[in-house]
Amino acid sequence: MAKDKVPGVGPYGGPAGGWGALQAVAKAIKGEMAVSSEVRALLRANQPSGFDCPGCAWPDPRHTSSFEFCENGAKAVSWEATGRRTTPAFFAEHSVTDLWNFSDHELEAQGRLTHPMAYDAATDHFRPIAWDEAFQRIGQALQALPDPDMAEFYTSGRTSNEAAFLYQLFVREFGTNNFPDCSNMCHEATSVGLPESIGVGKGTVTLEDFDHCDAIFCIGHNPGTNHPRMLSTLRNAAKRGVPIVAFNPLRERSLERFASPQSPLEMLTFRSTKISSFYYQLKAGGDLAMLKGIMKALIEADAEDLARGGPGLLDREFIAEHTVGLEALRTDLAGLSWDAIEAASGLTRAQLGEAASIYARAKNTIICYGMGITQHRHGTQNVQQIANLLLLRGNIGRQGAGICPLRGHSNVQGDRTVGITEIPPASLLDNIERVFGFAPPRRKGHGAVEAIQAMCDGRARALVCMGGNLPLAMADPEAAFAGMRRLDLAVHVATKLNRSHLLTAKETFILPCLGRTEIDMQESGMQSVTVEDSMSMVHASQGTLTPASEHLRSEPAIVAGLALATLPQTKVDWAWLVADYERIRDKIEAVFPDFAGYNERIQSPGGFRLPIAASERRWHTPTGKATFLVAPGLGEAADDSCQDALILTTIRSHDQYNTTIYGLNDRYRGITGRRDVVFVSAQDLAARGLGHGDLVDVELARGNDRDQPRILRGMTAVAHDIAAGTAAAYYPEANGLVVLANHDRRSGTPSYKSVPVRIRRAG
Ligand SMILES: Nc1nc2c(c(=O)[nH]1)N[C@H]1C(S)=C(S)[C@@H](COP(=O)(O)OP(=O)(O)OC[C@H]3O[C@@H](n4cnc5c(=O)[nH]c(N)nc54)[C@H](O)[C@@H]3O)O[C@H]1N2
Ligand SMILES: Nc1nc2c(c(=O)[nH]1)N[C@H]1C(S)=C(S)[C@@H](COP(=O)(O)OP(=O)(O)OC[C@H]3O[C@@H](n4cnc5c(=O)[nH]c(N)nc54)[C@H](O)[C@@H]3O)O[C@H]1N2
Ligand SMILES: [Mo]
Repeated sequence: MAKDKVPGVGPYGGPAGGWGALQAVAKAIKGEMAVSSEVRALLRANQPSGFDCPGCAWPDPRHTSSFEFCENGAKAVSWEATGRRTTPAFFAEHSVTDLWNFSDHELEAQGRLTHPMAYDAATDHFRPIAWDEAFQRIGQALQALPDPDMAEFYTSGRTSNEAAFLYQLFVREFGTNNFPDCSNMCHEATSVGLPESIGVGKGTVTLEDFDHCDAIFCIGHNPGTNHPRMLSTLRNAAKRGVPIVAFNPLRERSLERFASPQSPLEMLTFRSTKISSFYYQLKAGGDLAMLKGIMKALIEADAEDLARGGPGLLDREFIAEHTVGLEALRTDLAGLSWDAIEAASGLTRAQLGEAASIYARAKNTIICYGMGITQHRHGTQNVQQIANLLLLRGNIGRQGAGICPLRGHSNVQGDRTVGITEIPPASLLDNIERVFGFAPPRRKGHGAVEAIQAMCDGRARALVCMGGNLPLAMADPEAAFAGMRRLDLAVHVATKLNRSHLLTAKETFILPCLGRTEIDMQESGMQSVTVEDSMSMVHASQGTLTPASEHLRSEPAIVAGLALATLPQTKVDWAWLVADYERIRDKIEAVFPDFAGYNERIQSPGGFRLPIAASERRWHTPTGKATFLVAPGLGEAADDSCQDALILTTIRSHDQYNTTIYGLNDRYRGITGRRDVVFVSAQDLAARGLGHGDLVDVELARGNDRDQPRILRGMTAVAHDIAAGTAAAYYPEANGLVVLANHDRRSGTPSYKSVPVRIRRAG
């Protein structure tokens, strides 16, 4: 079982960050960035005068100036600021059939798109088209639809507030609320779950709260890869002696040890800071059971403390004044056996009791969570149980305490805030009507799963994508591919070529846009856009690089072009708005009162925080109080336990950004030059007569909507430090195993992180 016998698989001994990160950045910059002014631009990322890092949504620790070193931020920037170009000559050389055989990495690696392109079915090539002609043809195709609800308007989360606001305005004036977006595959469980619990679908903490907390729980997120700037925050907390408690089926290096590239001492002495004090390797899908186990242990210990004459472990004053529903939660927890909790969570009663006691001892606790919580059939319930746990000790709406969902794309939260939602609140629609003088549709629209279903069964005839790679990111890509090929119209606003663009409809257009790193010049001069981070801070971002091509347009300008061509009777002065983005922000402010003083307030370094009522203990829930919510059962791990099946979770490598594959390494997990691996515990391999390095097939154990077997063939099994009963493979390669029907009924989030599979020798 010598690990070094398998090509590209070996142990990684170092900490997260450290010299490895510095080398990786140097390589990214050398390989992708051509000119030195561009490198300088990189160093201005997250400065008030520069652009917001397109990497992740973690706030800038200093809110002011210095560039916070971050390997994966540097990769994101250099990938966008590459010197390579995907030109009309390239499209002339390669037919779409030919391009389909490129790998996903190769498609994007061609570089930035330079010209608007239209698909020509006769030759099977994309050919350049003038902007105006593209807009006219798209406008005609949209107008030709018998019903505006037959079009789907997707948004990926890099889009700025200004572009997203104009986009939703265009789409609503056109007449639909069909807004599938990347949030539907990401933090929708948060957007749906938290409003019922605490009255707001966002996190309640600020960065400063991390300086005042006494414990941090990290559930189902991988900061070293996906939120690298968070490592500095965790490191500072660890240095203060704050226990950091991780719940993750994989032992992720960055949650164990981190060497800060900004600390000369740690770099020179090869020292690192231990991050987690406690690491619980629960089963994938075991979170509901884990959270209930901790609450059950806490409530039992509370009763014992009271019996001994102590004050108890719950915040009784807070519960009485601010909450409802505790009795029902108590009944639910009392009805669960420890045996069932242990089996479903993969953790022992002693471990859960230990976690409960860390929680009980801390005055202030912050719970951070990511996709390990949301991407499950019980994602919404998982989120609500986290809220329950926090409410038991009054850990919401107090300094140093709160809930911290780690958002994905750098402006996914902002896009939602400014109206990208298939379930628009009446206040939004009323305000649009008041400010713009047209009556927006009131019907609920489609989220991502519904949009794919509508494309597959012919109810949707057109798809417009503001960025992203929807069919690749989705569960069941083959179904999405077939659905997209049946469309009348496909439009992609994008920076780089990806597979979704090759799923051609009757008419297909690729519209190349400016990236966030680039100078955006409009009639009134150079423009800034704004974005909202994970902690509801809104700040300005201004590109500094020369655009990749003179033919690029900004996303707001493209939306305006589409709107003018599609809506001859429009009530909106699109050209006037796009001439000066301050005007767009004034309109955002008119529709969303929380943005009062928008243009002025983004002038201050770090921007401003949108009001989060729950942070001030005001509860905009149906009950008017923070609400304990009961979720029956113990979740996926309990439901999915078909005999000899493992629960497969799909994860990101260190060298990818969602469907963008930068490279084939996953340094911290010891993988080099490949992605065709499935991580399994040595014990689960042995139980199947398999060993480290064996070639295996991974088959969906319980497809519930199809007869065709679903098998990922020719994977290499890697014995890994992962919870028993759990397997892990990379997204998006494993998406074929995720059935579209297997999603959270409440939020529509696909169950990417609990797929029951059987693993056997490749045959
Ligand atoms: N460099 C880089 N940065 C990114 C991204 C990227 O792809 N690359 N993507 C961005 C986006 S859109 C998002 S949403 C975020 C994603 O950020 P994360 O939420 O960190 O993303 P994942 O890699 O999907 O997985 C999270 C972690 O959950 C663990 N896990 C898997 N299943 C379970 C489970 O059932 N329970 C628990 N408790 N843990 C589990 C995995 O082992 C992994 O460590 O990152 C954003 N930032
Ligand atoms: N199995 C599995 N599937 C998953 C997940 C998982 O964990 N497991 N995670 C899910 C999650 S959390 C998410 S958020 C989705 C991601 O889904 P998406 O957001 O749809 O996918 P991305 O890969 O981020 O999109 C990449 C493309 O965006 C375009 N792009 C990049 N920058 C810009 C820009 O500034 N403007 C425009 N217009 N386009 C730009 C480029 O053309 C690039 O090819 O995937 C989901 N799918
Ligand atoms: Mo995401």
